[in-house]
Amino acid sequence: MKVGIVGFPGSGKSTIFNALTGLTKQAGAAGKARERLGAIKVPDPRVERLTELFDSRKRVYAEITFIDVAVRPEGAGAGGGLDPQIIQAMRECEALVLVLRGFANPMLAQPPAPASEMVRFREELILTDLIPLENRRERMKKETGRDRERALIDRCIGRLENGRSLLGAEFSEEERRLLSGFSLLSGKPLLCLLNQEEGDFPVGIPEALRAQAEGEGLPLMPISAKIEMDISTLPAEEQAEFLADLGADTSARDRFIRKSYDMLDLISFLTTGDDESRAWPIRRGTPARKAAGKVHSDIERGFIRAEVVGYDDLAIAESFKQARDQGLLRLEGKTYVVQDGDVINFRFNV
Ligand SMILES: Nc1nc2c(ncn2[C@@H]2O[C@H](COP(=O)(O)OP(=O)(O)O)[C@@H](O)[C@H]2O)c(=O)[nH]1
Ligand SMILES: [Mg+2]
Repeated sequence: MKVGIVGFPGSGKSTIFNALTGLTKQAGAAGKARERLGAIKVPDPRVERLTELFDSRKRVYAEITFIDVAVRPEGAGAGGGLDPQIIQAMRECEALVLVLRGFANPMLAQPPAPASEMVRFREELILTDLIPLENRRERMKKETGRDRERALIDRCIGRLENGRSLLGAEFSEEERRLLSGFSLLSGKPLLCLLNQEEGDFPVGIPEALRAQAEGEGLPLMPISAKIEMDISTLPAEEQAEFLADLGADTSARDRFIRKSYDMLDLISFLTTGDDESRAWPIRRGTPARKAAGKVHSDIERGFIRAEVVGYDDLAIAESFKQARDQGLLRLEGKTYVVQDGDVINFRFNV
């Protein structure tokens, strides 16, 4: 799962990336377009408990990979469009996190203007998406047939020309397939992070920004990159104290991961045994057989059935045997829709 942290220079992307991934290089480096990759393990106490219960040799958390993508200043808003390297990096992401500068950056003359950064960024995505769609429409003029694709492209272009992103547009399965080749950016889930002055955090989202995010249907989360950086370097026990002093119950890292999960409509199912206890991220609504394919393609192919017990039930029963004896273990077929926290043992045959 790849999520891009994007935004204008000096908004705090690298600082946030470092705080979230625990990496420390390169904060403050000016305007580098090249991406850096870092993985976050999704904290999950269920994995820890299962590791204890089943005495697993390994524990493996779900992971989200973040990339740090700088939008060049000359790229955005100046009519020049986004840099092709940046566009490519964003195309490869399943979701985008837009960092908005809400603090006074001494390196930049302009005061913070997060609401207008949000508008500019969305406009850039819209302009970027129009190019391949218009090219396609032009080429299709010489062809006949393909009426459905033609209508779809007209509909997308019309929407974008009205200044509306593709996020929230309704598409059928077939339409999604037709559009997938364009790797459009404005349809990707987008989380806005307002990077605030330490003193403003965690209150004080400007009303104009809040209204605008709401109007566009975008989730908005306040963060102070500076505080998060400081927190991420503290030992675990002190982190909790620090947060309590701030009046926050969890770190931005945890809230952020939860938001990303939400935004991507992700849940985790679990597997456990001597070898490992592990969380697997999947899209909500995934059937059992497809979920099995996350573990191994052989298990998907040879799928027979899934033995499923909810995590809470298993934590009380403390073993599969007792869960079975207590009638808590269910046998499910390939179309069963996997739920968050399902502990699954796949039966398969290759
Ligand atoms: N006061 C303050 N400074 C910050 C904050 N976040 C980042 N900075 C500073 O702003 C500058 C730019 O940050 P950086 O993460 O490199 O921005 P990027 O260009 O978006 O990657 C650096 O000097 C950071 O130390 C913040 O929350 N508060
Ligand atoms: Mg940077």
